[in-house]
Parts: sequence; C-alpha cells; structure tokens
Amino acid sequence: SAPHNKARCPKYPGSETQRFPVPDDKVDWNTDWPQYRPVGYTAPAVLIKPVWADQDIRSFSPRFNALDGNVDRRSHEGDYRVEQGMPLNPRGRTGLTGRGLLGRWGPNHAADPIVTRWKRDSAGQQVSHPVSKLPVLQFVSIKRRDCGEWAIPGGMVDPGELVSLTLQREFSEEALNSLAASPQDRERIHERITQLFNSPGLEVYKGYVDDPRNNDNSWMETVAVNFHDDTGNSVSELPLQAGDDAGQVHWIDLDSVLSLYASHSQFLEVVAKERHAHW
Ligand code: RP5
Ligand code: MG
Ligand code: MG
Repeated sequence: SAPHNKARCPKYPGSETQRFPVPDDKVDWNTDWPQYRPVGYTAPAVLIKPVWADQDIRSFSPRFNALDGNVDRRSHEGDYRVEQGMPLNPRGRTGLTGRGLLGRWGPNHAADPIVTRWKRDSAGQQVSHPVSKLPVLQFVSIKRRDCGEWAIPGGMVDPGELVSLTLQREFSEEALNSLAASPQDRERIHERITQLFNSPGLEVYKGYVDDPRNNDNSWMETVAVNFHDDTGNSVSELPLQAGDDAGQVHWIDLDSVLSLYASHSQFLEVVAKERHAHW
C-alpha cells in the first residue's frame, strides 16, 4: 500500500497545530527513526468527552483488534500493532499522536455511499466524453463544511449500527437533509431511496482512508459502496438538499481531474472502471 499523504498534511485540520514533518522514507514504523518527536494533540471537542468519543487512554482499557462491547475496534486492514497500550496507525507515522479530531483510539469506522447515474443531455441521451468516448457517470457529491472540499456524503458508523444502514442514513442526512425534514417528508425520502439502497451495491473499497484527521494512534477506515441509478428514475429525480455536515450538494461528473477529500477519488476511479465509464 502506498504511503499516506493527507495524513501527513503540515497543519492539523481545525487547529493551528503543526505535525512533526515525516518524509516519505520515514513513514514505515519498521524504519528506525530515534529523532522522531510527534506532536501530541487531541481537539477540545474530543476532550470534553462527547458520547461518540472514547475516554482518555489511561482511564479505560479498550480491547483493541476486537469487538469491544458494541464498539468495533477491529481494522479492515488486519491486526494493527499496539505499543505501550497505544494502537499504531497501520500506514505508518503521521507526525502527531493522540486523537486529534477523532473519537476512537485505533480505527474510526465510516461508510461512504457513492450514488451514481449516467450523465444525460436535455433529450435524455447518455453523454460520452469527447476524448475517451466513454459514457460519463455522475455522483452525488457534498461540499464538506469543515474544510470546504468536495467529498462523498459519508459518515461514521454508530456503535452497533449495520453499515448498510449507515450508508443510507448518511446519504439521507447530508444529501437530502432528512434531519431537517418533517416526519412525513422523512418517510417519503426513506421510501424513495430504500429500493436503491436495498439493491446489491457494488463494494468498491474497504480499508484505511488517507484522511487529514488521521494520526499515529487513531485513523479513519471506510466501506465505500456504489448504488447506481441506471435508468435515472430513482434518486436522480429527488431534489438534492445539503444537510448536517454538508454545505452544498451537486451531481458531479466522474473524471480523473477531480480533487476530492481524503482518498475519495481513488474510490470513484474504481466505480468508473467497473462500470466502463469515463475516468
Ligand atoms: C472520511 O471521512 C470517510 O471516507 C467519510 O467520508 C468521512 C466520515 O467522517 P465525517 O463525514 O463524519 O466527518 O474519512
Ligand atoms: Mg454525517
Ligand atoms: Mg459526513
């Protein structure tokens, strides 16, 4: 696996904290580096002990690499190392220890729903890319409020929650603003999208996410699943409305030039290739 990059971004998101710079050849934990002095940082929002966050590592005994009560501390990447009671990032050094903005020590599990449709012209005909001659796919993208980057409308898996539910729930919250809808409208949204989300989605990625919030002891992992509205008369007909941690929402063309949050464009590339679409 390639070394993580966004997990080494100089300034830690939402703070003025600078990571200890980690060059490419020092990312691997197996490379001896006695001069390594990572900066400790846990965000105030995590230190005030919200329900979604763990306790300080000294005040509880998490069961790493295991299902710990209903908190899943297993990694999609296989067993991770635990040294002096601290879980170690499976992709290596990040220049920062602690939890930063993340709630869990070790893996923080998310799910990413990639909802796609074919790009069509005003006559309803599929549009092909002028260069690749391949049909163009579009996906529902949100603009994250935290950093202003475009992203897949993903979110954290609640303790004990089935990933299939997280995928549908996060899509509803961020791209359809279900949280602000009346109970009746929420029911209508649910009815409209359940069929698509109950269809066998295409799992395009499962594992570590190169997320800028990652650090040496806590990191993001995800399951990214593609739900494709082939005929364009399911989700494609729903009005998109940004909600929760999304500031905007749009259908965006899949293309290799896209610059997206974390490692999201890597997941979209798999979708494009699998569906023989332009990339
Ligand atoms: C990324 O962060 C995941 O791929 C997912 O899109 C997202 C989940 O975090 P929040 O959107 O809840 O901040 O690593
Ligand atoms: Mg969310
Ligand atoms: Mg989110």
